[in-house]
Amino acid sequence: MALLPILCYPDPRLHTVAKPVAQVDDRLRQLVADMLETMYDANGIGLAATQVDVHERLIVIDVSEERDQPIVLVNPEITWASDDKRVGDEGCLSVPGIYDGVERSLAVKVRAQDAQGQERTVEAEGLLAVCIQHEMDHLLGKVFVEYLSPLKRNRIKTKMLKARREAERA
Ligand code: K1U
Ligand code: ZN
Repeated sequence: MALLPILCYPDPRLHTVAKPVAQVDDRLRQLVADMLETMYDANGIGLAATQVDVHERLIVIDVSEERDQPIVLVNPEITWASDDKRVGDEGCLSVPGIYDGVERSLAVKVRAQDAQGQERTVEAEGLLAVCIQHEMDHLLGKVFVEYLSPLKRNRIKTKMLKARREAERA
């Protein structure tokens, strides 16, 4: 297994639209294992392939307390989203240190394949539903800060670029 580098906002590669996974095979299972290791190492609850510069429709999630219930979604599609929505604080491993409110559906249903290529449906609410919607956005090239005002977004962009410059100097 390997830790993968996570792209940081405002890296333009985060705006790439992911293509469907063509085949669920050993290459994909290795990527799944590496993404899970990367997500756990970064203390995240989710990770989209886009964030590790792989532009295929693949998401890993684990919202369990014990960090022992990984969910793998290959070629996920949201088939239903509740009309009931709520604003909740979100974070993103590609925008470290930034948390802000985003409006999301309270519940969603997702159809996807698992790491064995089996079709499955996930019915989610609460943090899992929020995380699925956040990760699905990544596959469409959308980062959560794009829901914020242009003023907030520009401040975040400036802060991230400054942090990158300082890291490069160190
Ligand atoms: O996609 C990502 O960058 C992962 C992201 C997922 C996410 C967190 C919170 C709301 C929506 C989506 C994270 O894991 S951010 C860091 C984190 O561990 C966290 C933040 C808030 C609540 C729980 C965990
Ligand atoms: Zn994110």
